Amino acid sequence: MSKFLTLYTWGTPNGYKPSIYLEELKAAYGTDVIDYEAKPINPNGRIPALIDHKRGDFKVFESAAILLYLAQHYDTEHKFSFDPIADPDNYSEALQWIFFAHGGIGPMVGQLGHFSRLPEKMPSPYAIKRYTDESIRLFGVLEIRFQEDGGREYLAGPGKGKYSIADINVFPWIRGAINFMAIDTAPFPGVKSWFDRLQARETVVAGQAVPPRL
Ligand SMILES: N[C@@H](CCC(=O)N[C@@H](CS)C(=O)NCC(=O)O)C(=O)O
Repeated sequence: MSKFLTLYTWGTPNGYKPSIYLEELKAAYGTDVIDYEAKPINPNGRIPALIDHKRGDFKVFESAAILLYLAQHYDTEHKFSFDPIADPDNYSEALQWIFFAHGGIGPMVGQLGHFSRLPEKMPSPYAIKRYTDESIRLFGVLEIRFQEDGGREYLAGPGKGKYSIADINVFPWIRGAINFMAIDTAPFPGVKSWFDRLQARETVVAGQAVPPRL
């Protein structure tokens, strides 16, 4: 039987976001609810993109919009999301962290990765300094959040927080910054603990194995 969701993705931070969430949903709800195939080519030339065959081949692009779409239609018990009607404040907080990452961390860490990879004959010290400084500043914003209320475990949700799409949305960028861009985590112990907490989830590891890598 063919799958009812097709995810176009590749082994990049934006590409890992939906595959991690799909693995979470599959583990939580079963393959009757979440059954998907991953393909490496997107006709639009950008990844990620999702086609929902159950809903008239509805198409979704932009990684954060894909997470929100999956939450709306498939995370019906809000295991990894917040109900916008019944739980508006936590829903808003999750949105705030999703937008913060989508508009800030993704572009800044992405540019740092780009300029760090340029050939030696094209040195870009200004760009590397600019995007390193900005990435470190944004890590600092996350650190403030994790130090709130005596130490939070997740970005959104009451108390120490609840693991949600707010975390999944930013995790692959932090992974890239730590593993490939030599951003030192020593000044950011809360971010490091959160990163280790997510990386320890089998589903997060499984989601990272879905997209093909460069
Ligand atoms: N804001 C978009 C960014 C999408 C994007 O730029 N994807 C990159 C990989 S992370 C891509 O497809 N690059 C292909 C190319 O530049 O040719 C999102 O979050 O989905």
